[in-house]
Amino acid sequence: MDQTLKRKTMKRVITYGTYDLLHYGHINLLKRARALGDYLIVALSTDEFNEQQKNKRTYFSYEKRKSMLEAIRYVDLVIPEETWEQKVTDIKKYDVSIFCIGEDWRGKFDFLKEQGAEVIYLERTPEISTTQIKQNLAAAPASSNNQSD
Ligand code: C2G
Repeated sequence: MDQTLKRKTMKRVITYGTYDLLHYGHINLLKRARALGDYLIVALSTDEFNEQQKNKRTYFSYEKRKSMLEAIRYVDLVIPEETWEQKVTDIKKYDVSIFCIGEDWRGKFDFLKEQGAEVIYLERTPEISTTQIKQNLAAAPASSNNQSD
C-alpha cells in the first residue's frame, strides 16, 4: 500500500498504566490493545506521577519498567505519563484513533471521545494484580522463596 495512504489509515492505539512487576494480566491487555489497531503506544506512569498522584510506590523504577515494556512484541512506543491531563494532548500529538484501558476505569475517560478518539474499556484478567503478587510474596514462608532465583 502507498506509504502516504498507509500513514493516513494507520490506526494508532494508546493506553496508560504503571506496569510494575509485569505479569500476564498486563501482557493480555497489551496484546488486545495492539490488536485494536496497527501501532500501540504505552504511556507509562513515571515514578513521580505514581508517588504524587497515584499513591503507588513501584518495585521497579520507570527506566526498568520502560525497558521491560519495550521488549514486548505488542508495544511500539513507550512515553512517560506525568499528568492525568496529558491524555487530551497525547491523542492529538500522536495522532491516536483509539484510547483503551482496563475496565476498572470504565466511564472515567469517556471525555476523550470529544478529541475524536474511540474509547474502549477492556476486560481485566482475573486473579492477578501487582498488589496480589506483593501480598502473596509477603505471606509466603521464607523457605519457599528460593534465594537463588
Ligand atoms: N490490568 C488488567 N488485568 C489485570 C491487571 C491489570 O487488564 N489483572 C490492566 C489495567 O486495567 C490497566 C493495565 O493493565 O489497563 C495496567 O495496570 P496498572 O499498572 O495497574 O495501571 P493503572 O494503575 O490502572 O494506571 O492514567 C491511567 C493510569 O495510569 C492507569
